[in-house]
Amino acid sequence: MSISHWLTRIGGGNLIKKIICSSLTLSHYQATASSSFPFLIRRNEHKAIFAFCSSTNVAFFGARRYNSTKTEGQLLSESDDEDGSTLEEKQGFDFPGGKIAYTTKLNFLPASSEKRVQCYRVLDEDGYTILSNMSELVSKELALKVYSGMVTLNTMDKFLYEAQRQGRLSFYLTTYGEEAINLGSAAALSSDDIVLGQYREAGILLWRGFTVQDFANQCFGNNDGHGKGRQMPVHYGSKSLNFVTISSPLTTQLPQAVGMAYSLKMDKKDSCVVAFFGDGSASEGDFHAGLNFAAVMDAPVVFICRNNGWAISTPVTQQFRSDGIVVKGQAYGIPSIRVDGNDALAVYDVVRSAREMAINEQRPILIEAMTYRVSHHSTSDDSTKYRSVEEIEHWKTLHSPITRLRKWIGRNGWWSNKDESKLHGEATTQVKVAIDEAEKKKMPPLRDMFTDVYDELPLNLMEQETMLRETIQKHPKDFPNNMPL
Ligand SMILES: Cc1ncc(C[n+]2csc(CCOP(=O)(O)OP(=O)(O)O)c2C)c(N)n1
Ligand SMILES: [Mg+2]
Repeated sequence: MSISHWLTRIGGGNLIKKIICSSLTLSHYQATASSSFPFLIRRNEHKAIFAFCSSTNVAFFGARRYNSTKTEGQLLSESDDEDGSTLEEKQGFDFPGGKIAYTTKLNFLPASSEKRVQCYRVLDEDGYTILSNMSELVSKELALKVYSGMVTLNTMDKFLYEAQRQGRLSFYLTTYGEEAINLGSAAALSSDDIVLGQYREAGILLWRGFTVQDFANQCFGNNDGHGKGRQMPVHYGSKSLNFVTISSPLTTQLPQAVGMAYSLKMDKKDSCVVAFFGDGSASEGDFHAGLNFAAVMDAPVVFICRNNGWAISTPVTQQFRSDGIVVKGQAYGIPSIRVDGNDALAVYDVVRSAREMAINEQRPILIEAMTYRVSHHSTSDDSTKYRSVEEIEHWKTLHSPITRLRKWIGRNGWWSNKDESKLHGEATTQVKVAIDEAEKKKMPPLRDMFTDVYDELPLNLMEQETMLRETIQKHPKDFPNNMPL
């Protein structure tokens, strides 16, 4: 549609025509666009035109989107007196999206900044506080709950991993070394916040009240497991605890999280969405789509990347050339921070602030939590085939997030050796009992494999069920004998 055609259509021809004709060069105009009405507006006339167009929301929205006052501010503060450019050049040009200064220097942006983005931390390796007011921010009760959660998670991992090695479970995956990211962030969130995990975030569920028995039931795929055995072990979820069920395809959770966050925004809810993902997942297209979508839609979502150095056997050095993930957030226009993921207090502090910003400012935030995947990727992996045992031991012993927090609570006089052995004893008993119970429970009936998706079973699924039953009859030994038919 031509401009004059459009002007006639919206009935505002005279005013806007006058503005356009008052200048010969395009540089005095800021191009704006809405989905259906492209038009040109002289910058200084914005207010008049907003008032004029206010009857057309679409036009108002279009004009507002490209009126980048932020870019103007940046331009003023970043002006470089040394570059010999004229005042006119420095004032720059209103490209679509905002004003940009000109320069006569032919400079490419460097591939990375000279210094890597720093990492926020509160506790040093020996559990001494670097920030003196930390015990005011974290109460004894909270610190002990976080610590107990970390130990319980670690104990649960130990026994469920062993159960898989003994052939009692089909698969397992531990959170070794990432307990602080799990419990530190869980403690900083409200139970109304919706969490989408990748698969190494069982601690969030534990914090929210998913019992060790619930975990064991899911892993054994028994009749009490929330997924009725239809998912691999570790693919936990809980509607009542606002934890979306894990799905195996990496990074699908990110665009989904943004959509959920946008719906919270529309409903004016006082909560946010929190999406976890790994360094490897950030190489998926969904990562980029998710971050960009969140930034443009101002969705209240906190992205938490667990940068643990490995994506199965691929080290981060082969995964990306950028300074990790934190800079990618900034590239998408998202406030971003790097935190020591092995420091539970730092994680807690950062996630708490991120949550407040996401909700109060209605925008996405990105956190890159630096850590190390102490375990093999899963029970389907032997990581000593691609990394040294010394490297693993180094992280396991010197950088253990559990030991670090233990030292801090001990030094505060909040925790004794007696408390420590009591906690370990209780966690061990709880996990062992849960595993034994889960193993004894009935398996879900075969029928359940086909239910819960459609209200009425469609024809193709009926056919599949009949075929499956016929196959079981022909080859009964190939199917578990404890599955009710
Ligand atoms: C789309 C997709 N591609 C590949 C895989 C196979 N896969 C499962 S986990 C994984 C590594 C993910 O690494 P990262 O995101 O760093 O998480 P971490 O295991 O280190 O916690 C890969 C490649 C998958 N599940 N989905
Ligand atoms: Mg990883």
